[in-house]
Amino acid sequence: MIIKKFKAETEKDAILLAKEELGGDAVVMNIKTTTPKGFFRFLRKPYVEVTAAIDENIESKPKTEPVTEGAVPKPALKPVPPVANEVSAIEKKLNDLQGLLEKQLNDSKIKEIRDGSKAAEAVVKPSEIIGDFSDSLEADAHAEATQADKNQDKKESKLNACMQLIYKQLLSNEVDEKYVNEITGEIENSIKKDAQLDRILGAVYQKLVLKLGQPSLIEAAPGKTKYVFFLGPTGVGKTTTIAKIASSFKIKEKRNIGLLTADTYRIAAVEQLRTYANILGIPLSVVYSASEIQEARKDLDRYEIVLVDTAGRSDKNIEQIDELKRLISAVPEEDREVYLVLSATTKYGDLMRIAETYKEVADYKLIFTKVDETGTIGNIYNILMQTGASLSYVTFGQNVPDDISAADTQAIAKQLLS
Ligand SMILES: Nc1nc2c(ncn2[C@@H]2O[C@H](COP(=O)(O)OP(=O)(O)OP(=O)(O)O)[C@@H](O)[C@H]2O)c(=O)[nH]1
Ligand SMILES: [Mg+2]
Repeated sequence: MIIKKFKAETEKDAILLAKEELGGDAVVMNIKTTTPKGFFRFLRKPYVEVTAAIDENIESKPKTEPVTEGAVPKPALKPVPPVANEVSAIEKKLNDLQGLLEKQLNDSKIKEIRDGSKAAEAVVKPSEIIGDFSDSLEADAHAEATQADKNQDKKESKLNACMQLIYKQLLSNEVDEKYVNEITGEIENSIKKDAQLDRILGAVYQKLVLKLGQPSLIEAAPGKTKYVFFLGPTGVGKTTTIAKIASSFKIKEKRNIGLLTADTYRIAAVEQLRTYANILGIPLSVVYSASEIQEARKDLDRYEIVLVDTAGRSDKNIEQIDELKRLISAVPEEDREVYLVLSATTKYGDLMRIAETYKEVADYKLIFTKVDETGTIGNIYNILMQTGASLSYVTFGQNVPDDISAADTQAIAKQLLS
C-alpha cells in the first residue's frame, strides 16, 4: 500500500493530482483543508490536502484493472522473534495512535451520538482518523524506513511485530481469531517486508472496508410493491427500527408506504406499531396468519414499500421458525426483501446460532441494533463474514427517527482498529 499526500487549491484538483499519480484505483483516505497560520498568513492561500492510497499489488497491474479481493491463503500469524526494543517502540506508536483515536472519538462526533444530537452523519469519518495515523506516524515511520533495510530478517521481524500488534487490537475488539488470521495473513502476503507502520495500518483498514462491503439498503421496485420483512429474536428492536425507517421514507423521501404487522403474539405489539403509524400518518394492516397475507395484499399492493413487522422468535423454537417461513413465502421472492435484525449486544455464540437458523427462513440482509450499548463491535464483522450476508443499517439509540443510519463500513473498520 502506498500512501501519499497531494496539495492543491481545491479538493477536486488535489484528487485529480492523486489519481494522475497513483491511478484510477487510488482510494482517498483523508481530505484536509488547511488555513494558513502565523504572522504572514494573509499572504498565503488556504489549500486542500488529500491523502490517497493505492495497494502496491494494484499499482503494478494496468491501472484500469479493478481492485479484487486477493484469495491468498492465510497462514496463522507467525510467532515474532523477540526483538524487544522494536516491539516496544511499535507498541508505543500504537498506544499513541490509540490515544489519538480516543481523543478524537471523545472530542467530536461520537460524543454527539451519545448525546443523541446527531444521526446518520454523526458516525466519525474514519478517513479523518487514518489521515491522522499518517500524520502522527510519518516522522517515526520515515526514521524507521532508513533503518529498515539493514537485513531481511530484521525487516521480517519488524513486519511481524507490527502485525502482531494489529492482531491483538482486532482481537481486543472481539473480531474472531480466524478472521484476524485471515486479514493479517493476506496483508503479510501482499505488503513489502519493510513497509512502514502507517502503511500496514492503512492496508489493514482498507482490507477491512473491502471485506465489510457496501451497505445494501431497502430499494423500491418501480411499478411494484416491495414487501420488506423484519425478523429476529425478541426485543432486539425490530419495531423501533421499522418506525425509524418508515419515518425516513415518509418524511424525508416522501414515499408512498404502508405498514403490516404479523406480530399479534403480544397484546401490546400491534398498539406499539399503530402508535407510530398514527403519528406518521401511515396506514397499518394486521394479519393473524400467513394465509391472511394474500387477502391483505389486495389492499397493500397500491403502496411502493410495505414494511412488515414480525413477532420476535426464538431460533430454538422450530414451530415458530416454520411459521415465519410460511409468512415470508406468502410473498414471491422477487417482491420481497428480508432483514434479520440482531442486537450488537448479543453474545457471539448466540449470534452465530441465530444467524444460522434464520438462514433457513430466507436470504437476508443484516441490521445491527443497539451499537450504542456496546464498546466492541467485532461481532458485526464476525457475523458478516460467517453469513456472507450484506450489512444494511445500524441503529444506535432509542430515538425515533434519529438513531439509525446506513451502515458506515469505514467507521466500523476504524473502530475495529481503535
Ligand atoms: N439502546 C438502544 N435501544 C434500542 C435500540 N433499538 C431499539 N431499542 C430499544 O429496545 C427495546 C425493544 O425494542 P422493540 O422495537 O420493541 O423490539 P422488538 O424486536 O420489536 O421486540 P419484540 O417485538 O418483542 O420481539 C425498546 O426499549 C427500544 O427502545 C437501539 O438502537 N439502541
Ligand atoms: Mg416488536
